Amino acid sequence: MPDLTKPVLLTGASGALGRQLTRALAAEGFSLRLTDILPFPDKLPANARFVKADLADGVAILREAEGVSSILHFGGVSTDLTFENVLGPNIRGLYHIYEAARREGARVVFASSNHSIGFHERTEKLDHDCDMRPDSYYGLSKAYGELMGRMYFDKHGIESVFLRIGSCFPEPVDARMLSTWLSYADLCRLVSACIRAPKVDCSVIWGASANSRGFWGKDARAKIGWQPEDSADGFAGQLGGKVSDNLVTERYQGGIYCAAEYSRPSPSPKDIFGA
Ligand code: 15L
Repeated sequence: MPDLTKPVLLTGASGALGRQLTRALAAEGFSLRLTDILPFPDKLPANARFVKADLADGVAILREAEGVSSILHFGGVSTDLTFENVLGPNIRGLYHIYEAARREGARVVFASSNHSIGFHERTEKLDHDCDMRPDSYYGLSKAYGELMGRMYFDKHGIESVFLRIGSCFPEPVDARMLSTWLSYADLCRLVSACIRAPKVDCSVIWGASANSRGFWGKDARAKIGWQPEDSADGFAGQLGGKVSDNLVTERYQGGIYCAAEYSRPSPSPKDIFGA
């Protein structure tokens, strides 16, 4: 059972999602410790403090995590970069997060991504126990992150929620996002539920709004006590035809991340759109 009087640590606080979470969680009354390698661009809420910290600095992470109930890990690389660029922040940095969580007995809410399963085809409906099929070094780091959390749960009882976030933006902008969109409001309610839930064990949640075209099915949302309230469906008229001309992008759930540096023979239109 988390002690909700303790502070919550948020990494990646200066990023787009971190800023939304800061505003929403501070308004809910949580005491927030914020970190990022970049300065925090907004006015700091009264119940938040910000410390500039690099995920590479394990001592700084331990210091910021002292006495927290949960670590919301939204820091690190959040797009398709090279192996060398991903390695430090997303693998070594994550290790620092889990070591801090272990020392504090804190829960981790990990911003995983749909790119950990991106090479599943769009025609598939996936449950939380599907195979990992990373589509990039970035997606691979998220898959590894979930496995690291699993190891810390099995070995040390450190609880985690892995949020396999789809596309969290102000609005969906193309046909794929009619399936993958997560509204900012649904994200904030989800993270709040993850902090408050009495027990989460080691759970996966698909981070998408209630999109009728969604790719994803069963997960642990009942245990967390969360249901999305928004939906991309209202954008179908304007975005339904907004597809790319890349057949790899259109075939797989991870979209453009799958197509980047793809070197197998390209699929045919029949593979994607049927006969
Ligand atoms: C992600 O994981 C990225 O952080 C974000 O920039 C988008 O690319 C998103 O996935 C997506 O798949 O739309």
